[in-house]
This record gives sequence, C-alpha cells and structure tokens, in this order.
Amino acid sequence: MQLNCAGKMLDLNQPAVMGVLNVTPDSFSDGGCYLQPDAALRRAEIMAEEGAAIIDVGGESTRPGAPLVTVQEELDRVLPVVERLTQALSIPISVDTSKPEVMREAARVGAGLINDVRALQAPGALDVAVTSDLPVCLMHLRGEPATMQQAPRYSDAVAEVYAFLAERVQVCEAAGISRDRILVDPGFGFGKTLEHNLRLLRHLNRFTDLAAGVLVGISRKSMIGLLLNTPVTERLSGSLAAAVIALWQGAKIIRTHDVRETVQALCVCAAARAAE
Ligand code: 7PM
Repeated sequence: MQLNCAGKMLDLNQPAVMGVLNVTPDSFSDGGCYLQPDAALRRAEIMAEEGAAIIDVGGESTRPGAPLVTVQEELDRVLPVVERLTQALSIPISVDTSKPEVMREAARVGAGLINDVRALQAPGALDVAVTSDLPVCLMHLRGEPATMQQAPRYSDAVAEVYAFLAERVQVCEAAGISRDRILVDPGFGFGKTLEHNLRLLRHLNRFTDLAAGVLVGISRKSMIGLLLNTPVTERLSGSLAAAVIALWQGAKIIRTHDVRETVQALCVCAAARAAE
C-alpha cells in the first residue's frame, strides 16, 4: 500500500516516521526555532537523513490556551517553508492545518498530504481536500484546543473516537476522497485524560479497519510526562515505548520530534512483528 503525495510516494508497507517541524513561535517543545525557511530546511534535511518518510509542517499551535492564529499569519509562516522543503527534499511534506485557505495554498506550492486535527470539519475544508487530490489525515479532537483538557468525559472513549472517525471517513468518501487516500488518528492528548489516552493506545488495533492507515502522534506529550513525572525534555524513552506499542497495534505512521531514535525503535518492533 502506497500513498501518492503529490507525486512522491509514501510507502505504508514499512513503518513510516513523520518528522515534526513546528513553524510557530510558541510550540511546547521546539517552538520558535524554525520560523525561517533556511533554519526549517536545515532541520528537515537532518530529519530526512535520519530516516523520516514525511515531514509535517505546522503553523498553528494547538496547545491548550495558545492564541488563535489568523489565516494570513498561518499562511505567512507555513507557505515559504512548505515550498522550500518540497523543492529541496525527495520525501513528501505534509501541512498540519485546519484552515481551507492554508490547505489550498500549501497544495499549490507542493504539499503532499493534508493533516487536519479537526478532520476537515471547518467550512470549506472538505471541498479543498477533495479538489487537492492529496491524501488526508483525519484526527479526533474533543472540544476546542483552548478548553479541550478541562475534564474531558466519555462514556466509552474508544467507541466514541471510533464512531467519530468512521463518520468522518464516510463523509469524505461521499465527497469524493476514496478510503485509500485517508489516514485516521485518535488524537492523543486532544481532549483526553491519561486514562482515555491509555485505553486508545491499548485498543489502537480496532482503528485499523477504518481507512488506509492509522497515524499516531504521542511524541513528548503530557501523557508521557504524567506517567514518568518528567518535563518535556525528558520524555524520549517513554515516547519510544508508546511508538513501539502503537506500531505493534497496527499503526502505519508515527509522528515524532525524535526521528533517528524512533526509526530505530520501530525497526526492531517491525522485525519482531514480521517474524513467523
Ligand atoms: C502544542 C500542543 C503544540 C500540541 C503541539 C501539539 C498531532 C498532530 C499535533 C497528532 C496529528 C504536538 C501537538 N499533534 N497531528 N498535530 N496527530 N495527526 O504534540 O497527534 O505536536 S500538534
């Protein structure tokens, strides 16, 4: 199984690592460093060298309490970087956005995948995604980033996240995005308690029948910090353990800040998983 990302292929037959490139001034673990296209390209080249299969460029901080970003601000941050990276690298570049204008312009300058934490629910987003012909990642988010961590409640988190993603996949299919260009993501940390996140990880294999693949982002997130009682700079080992569990449970793409280490951990996991 391969995804056609604007002409660059993303192979889902082996674990794919998605390297995170934040182009926000305030992102929680590596913010402010990669606002300049030159700095962004240097960082992306390192991640590609380390084995990233795709680079995810994000210009909207979805951290709880983060200021909202205007369309123009997000375009100004994201477009120069997406354009530069697309030209310079042989791997596809994904754009982490919920705004249809940003999706459209990013696609125009060569983005290979639309990664939307709001699952194409913003007015106009679905149409842009259909027209772009790009693969999409649909993520589950409960509430709004500003308030999503204020006591999120579910009667059954796994069933509710599954039902939401199944519905969004159906809506996308009806609009003309075939299932084989759709990825789904339970959205670790997005309106979930530690217990919800752990149940989603434990039962991640249930999501694999929904679309072409499951993508997960757990790298450095607070669920790791809560389990280990460590700050964001000391969550690598925990993040690797979570990445291995996710792969074992059938995830195809792991989104991470630490590409080299994640590629190595997943290499061992995939070998064991493939053994007879
Ligand atoms: C502040 C809070 C900054 C949270 C950044 C974040 C995901 C994503 C993000 C994910 C998909 C982060 C997040 N997380 N896209 N974008 N899945 N598909 O930790 O889990 O990087 S932003």
